[in-house]
Amino acid sequence: MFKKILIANRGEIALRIIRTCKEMGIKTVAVYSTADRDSLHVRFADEAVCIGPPRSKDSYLNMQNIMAVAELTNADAIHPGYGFLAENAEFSDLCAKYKIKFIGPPGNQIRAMGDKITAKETMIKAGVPCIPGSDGLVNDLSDAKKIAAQIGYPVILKATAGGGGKGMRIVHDEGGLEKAYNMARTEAGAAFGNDGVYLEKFIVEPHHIEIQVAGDQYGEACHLSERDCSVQRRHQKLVEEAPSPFVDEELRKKMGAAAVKAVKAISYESVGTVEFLVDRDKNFYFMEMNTRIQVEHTVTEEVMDFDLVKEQIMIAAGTPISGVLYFPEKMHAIECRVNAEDPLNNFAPNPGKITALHTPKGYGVRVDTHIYAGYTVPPFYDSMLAKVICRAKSREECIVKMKRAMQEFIIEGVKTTIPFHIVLMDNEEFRSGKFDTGLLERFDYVNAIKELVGE
Ligand code: MV4
Repeated sequence: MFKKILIANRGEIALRIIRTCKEMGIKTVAVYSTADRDSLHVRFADEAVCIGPPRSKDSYLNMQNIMAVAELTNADAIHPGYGFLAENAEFSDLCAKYKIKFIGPPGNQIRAMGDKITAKETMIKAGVPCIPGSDGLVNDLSDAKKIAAQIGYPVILKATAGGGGKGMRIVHDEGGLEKAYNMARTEAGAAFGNDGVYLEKFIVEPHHIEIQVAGDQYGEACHLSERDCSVQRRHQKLVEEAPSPFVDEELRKKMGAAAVKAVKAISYESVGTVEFLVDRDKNFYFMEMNTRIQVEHTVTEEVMDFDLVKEQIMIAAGTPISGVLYFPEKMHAIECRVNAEDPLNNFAPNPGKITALHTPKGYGVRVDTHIYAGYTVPPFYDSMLAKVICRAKSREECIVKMKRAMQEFIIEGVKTTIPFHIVLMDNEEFRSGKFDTGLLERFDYVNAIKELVGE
């Protein structure tokens, strides 16, 4: 097992990793930017080293500095968390070169899923269902017209270097294709330095359902059931839950088996997530694979009663996965992301000093957070302050508990998404469990929040 792990991240995930390391008897090294001097990950790690100025590219994305700290402190592994360098194939390879274990997959496995056309081709070969569309890149406009006519409108153009919604264009008819095609290429070129786009049938109001997976260094793989992430706004997830109210036992089995096929197809060795779109008829299609531990891994931990970060570290150290291919979940869990954002102003970021804090507590309530009273939320990084995860025997009880927890959560000094979560827990469509990714376009949460706060 590793003796010392460098954590190349900040915020709640850095704390999450430090906690598991402590329980495993592994020493920890924190790295931090000058903006994070007063952060808890700096305090709780055994050692902490400043790696640069506030901007991410000068600190948390500075591979050379981070490698130098790892060498200097004699760390034998690096945990990248999520975001920053977590899905950077070059960094994973750099770690291998310096004989420091990257706690995640090797570079080639990150690359296999990083380019979306390559990923899709690999999945089709492996027998994982994919959305009908172009066979690889769209060559030019006439190519796009031909393929769109074949599969039928509406269609969607996506950047092969993209993911997470960036550089996508929905096209409803042939008249709209030329403009969308040119915009998608320009946007992709500017954002990713790669203007390659591909085309797919557009699935109307899909469910976003993802399967937690794990693969070990010996080719064994398993899935740990699903998370429903359909409550999203502009591709930002706000709420995740498990099990999905939309997934029945038959679909769960089929999606789990497909996710395991995906993992085995690339000999994936770490924990990861296979994302699927599911249409209203319960047809499911591979969308992308995330080769990292995700923000919402906690929901799976709560329903499965299983430390996923520990499993990830053990896999990296060469331990075979437990060999259990399916753990039936007994509990229901919901996670709400509390961000320093104003839901009454298009979720605009609202950094600043937290003047007072009370976090929710009690039976079935978990709060993963790095904030404290007196902490200043810096403007340089993402705005997530805390994850509240509630667990109960049924979805109904879980929603009641989450509403109670959110009402108990006091954060003063910055505007947060807490009021949004309170009104969501009362929303009929959410409560019914019959919702898809279009929920927040239909829910007038602005008025509901105004009513709640008495405006
Ligand atoms: C789609 C789609 C419909 N049809 N692809 C959004 C994020 C990126 N990973 C892919 N996304 C979508 N791809 C086809 N062929 C709809 C979305 C989509 C979406 C997906 C999951 C969750 C929320 C979403 C919101 C809008 C669009």
